[in-house]
Amino acid sequence: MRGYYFITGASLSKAGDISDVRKAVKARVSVIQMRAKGGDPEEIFRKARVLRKICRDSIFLVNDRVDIALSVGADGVHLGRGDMSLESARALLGPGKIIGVTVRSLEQAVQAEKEGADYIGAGPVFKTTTKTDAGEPLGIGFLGELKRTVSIPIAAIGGITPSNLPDVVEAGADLVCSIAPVVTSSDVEAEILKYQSLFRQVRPLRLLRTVRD
Ligand code: TZP
Ligand code: MG
Repeated sequence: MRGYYFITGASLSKAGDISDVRKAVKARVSVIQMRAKGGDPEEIFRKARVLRKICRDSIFLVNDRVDIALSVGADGVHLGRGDMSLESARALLGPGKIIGVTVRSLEQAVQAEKEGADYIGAGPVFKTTTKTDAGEPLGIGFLGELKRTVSIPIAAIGGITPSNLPDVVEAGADLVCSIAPVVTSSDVEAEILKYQSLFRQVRPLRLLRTVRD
């Protein structure tokens, strides 16, 4: 799991989640998450079913809702701090599904890895207004510490833009999420392609440094 990770942002989106996800698929994004906050559960379920079909060749994850993930045949879930425990989600989903867990400390990261998380999400890395209860920014240094502490993939989120993406990837992010700059763009596909291309440019630098050290 590496590269740009698309997460829907319905309340900010110009064209809507379905159009945005179609664009993400066109840009060959490999991990796509439906993040639906509040609203009618039936509508969330129906949208998830449509998005699952659109994401035929991508990993499709559902935020928070293990029940909806199961009912639409999603590839897994992303769980925040207030969501179902990793243990319960794993019991429901089985060993074959992907479970990502949000962490805000090294201790939480170690525990998530030990309990079988497939990746961890760390954020907000920078200040963001997209998630109002996101808490204080963790900073780039925290990503580096995470990278040295766990070996599962790290998804960085919160305030990430094309200009700070190289630092985020250099610090150790395997996956990079950016919601507002992408879904508010008038050309979602072009914006995603920009992130993907920047991501690819940083990787060789990191590898070179690893070989040198
Ligand atoms: N979790 C931590 S920050 C955040 C989430 C879901 C929102 C990120 O949004 P943006 O627009 O990429 O800053
Ligand atoms: Mg959540």
